[in-house]
Amino acid sequence: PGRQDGEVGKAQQAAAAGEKAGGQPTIFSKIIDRTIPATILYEDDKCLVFRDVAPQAPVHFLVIPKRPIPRISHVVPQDTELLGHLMVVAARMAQAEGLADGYRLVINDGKHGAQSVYHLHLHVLGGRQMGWPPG
Ligand code: D5M
Repeated sequence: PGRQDGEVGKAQQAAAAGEKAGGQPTIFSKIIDRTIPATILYEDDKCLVFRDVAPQAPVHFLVIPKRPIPRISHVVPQDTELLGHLMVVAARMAQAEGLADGYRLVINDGKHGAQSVYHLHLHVLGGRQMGWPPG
């Protein structure tokens, strides 16, 4: 039930700081276990898809593994199948969301990538013309 934006921001910062300190659960773990609410679009045994709380495009959702991999730069060869699954789900969900004219998939990594939540996530953005290069 209803957190205020400021509280979400603080929790997100705490989660990111926690990960840097040694792998504490992030706010996305709380979405997976339903401790905090989200608009969930799809779920299976390996992943969860939900709308981004601060959408940067008319359609903006996130695809996350249920296993809390902190960031793309931490993946190992054993993650290959899971990462492929996330991309296949992203493409299927983009189609289900009506993004027939295309869309953008984004993974932010670390400080220079402007990652804020240290639980790996694919952004799917669409419903408008994207620019290049990104900011
Ligand atoms: O992006 C992290 C993204 O996660 C950012 O676009 C906001 C989104 N976010 C943060 N908290 C929530 C909740 N509670 N629900 C839904 N979406 C959320 P990054 O790539 O790490 O910068």
